[in-house]
Amino acid sequence: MSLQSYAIIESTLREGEQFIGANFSTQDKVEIARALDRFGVEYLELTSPCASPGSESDLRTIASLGLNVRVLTHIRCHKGDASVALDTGIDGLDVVIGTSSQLRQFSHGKSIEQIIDLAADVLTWIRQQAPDIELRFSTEDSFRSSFADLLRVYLAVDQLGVVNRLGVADTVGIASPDEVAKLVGTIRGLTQADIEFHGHNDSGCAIANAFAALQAGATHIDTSVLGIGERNGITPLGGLVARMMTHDRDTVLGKYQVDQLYEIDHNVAERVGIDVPFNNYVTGIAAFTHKAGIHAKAILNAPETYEALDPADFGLTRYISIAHKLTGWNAVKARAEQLNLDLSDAQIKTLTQHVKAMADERSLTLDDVDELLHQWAQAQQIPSSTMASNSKNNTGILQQTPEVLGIS
Ligand code: HCA
Ligand code: CU
Repeated sequence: MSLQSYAIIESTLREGEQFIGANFSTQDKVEIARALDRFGVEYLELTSPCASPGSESDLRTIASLGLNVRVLTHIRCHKGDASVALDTGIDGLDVVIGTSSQLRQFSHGKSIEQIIDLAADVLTWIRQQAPDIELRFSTEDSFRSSFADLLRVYLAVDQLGVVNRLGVADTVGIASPDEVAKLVGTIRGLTQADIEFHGHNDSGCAIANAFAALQAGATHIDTSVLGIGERNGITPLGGLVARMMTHDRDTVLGKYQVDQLYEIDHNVAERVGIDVPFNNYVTGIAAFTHKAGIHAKAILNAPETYEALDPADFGLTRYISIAHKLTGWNAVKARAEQLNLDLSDAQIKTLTQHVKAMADERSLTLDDVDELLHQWAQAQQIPSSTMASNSKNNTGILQQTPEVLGIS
C-alpha cells in the first residue's frame, strides 16, 4: 500500500518544550518554526497560550509570521483555554482530555459520561466561536483506556459534527503496532473524521507505531525534531522521514526538503544542549558509515547493497572506515586510488594483512593507513603526482576524514 496523503504535525514547539533540556526563547521558536516551514511540514503545534505569558505572546508571534505551515496550539478541554487560544490568530486547536482510569482517577477526576458531556460542550462552543478553525479532539493515554470507553467517546464526539480530526495518543509509549492498527482502523471504520496519531517512545515503538497508524488509515502524525518530548519523547521527525523514504521515496521527496534534516537536527540539538545521538536516523554520525571489509567491498561496487537510504538524498556522504582489523583489501585499494598511489592488487593485499596485524596491537587512524600506503608506494618509486585524478573521488566514498566524523 502506498501512503501519500499524510500530514506531519510537528510538535517540537509543544511536546518538544516538555523535553528536560528545552527552554526555547522567542528567537529559538521563530527560527525553529521557519526551518520546519522550509522543510515543508504541514503543521506546527505550539504550547498552550495558558502555560505562561511568554507562551501566549510567542504563539501570537509565530501565528503572525505568515508561514505556509498551519499553526496549531494544544489545550485542555476547557472553554477558558480555548477562548485565550482563539484570540491568538492560530489556524487550529488541538484539544485533549485523558480517558484512562489512571488519568480519570489521579488527574481530572471525571467519569466517561462527564468527559463526553464536557467535550460536547467545549467543542460545540469552539465551533460556534470559530467556524473556520481546524479542530481536533484527542484522548490522552488512549492505549490504557478501555476500548469500549474510547469508542463511546470518539463516536459521541464525531456525531457532534464539529471536529475535523480525532486524535489517538500513546501517552506512555506502551502500544505495539498491531494495537495501534486495531484502534486506528476501528475509528477509521466508524467515523468520518481524519485521524491523528501521537506516540511516545518509552518502549521503542514510536516510529513503527506511527507507520502502523498510517497503514490503518491515520491521516496525521505527530513528530518532534530528534523525538524530543516528555521523558524520552515521541516519534522523531527524521525517523518518520526515514521510515517513509524506505516505503515510498518519491512521495517523501515531493513533500519535504529532506536535505535540510541534518541542519534541523543539529540546530535543535544545540538549542536543547544535547548531541545528535550517534545512531540517529539519517543524521547520526554512524548512519552512513561502513566498516567490515565485506560491507566495504559491496558498498564500493553498489552502495544500495548495504544502504536502504541514499545519503545523497539528504545532501550527505557515506564514509568507509578502513583503519581496523575488520578491513578488507578492496576498501584499502579504493583509498590508495583516492590518494593517487599506484600499488598492485598483490601489494594492497599484503599491506591489508599488515594493517590487520597492526590493528590487533593498537587502535589505528586513517592517517596510519595513509602513511603505510605512501611508504609502500614510495618504496617502489612510482611518482604518484603524475597520475590522473581518480573517478572514486566522485563517489562520495572515503572523502570525509575520521576527524570530521569524530571516529576512526
Ligand atoms: C500531554 C499529553 C500528550 C497529548 C497528546 C495529544 C500525550 O503532554 O499533554 O494531544 O494527542 O502524549 O498524551 O502529549
Ligand atoms: Cu505526548
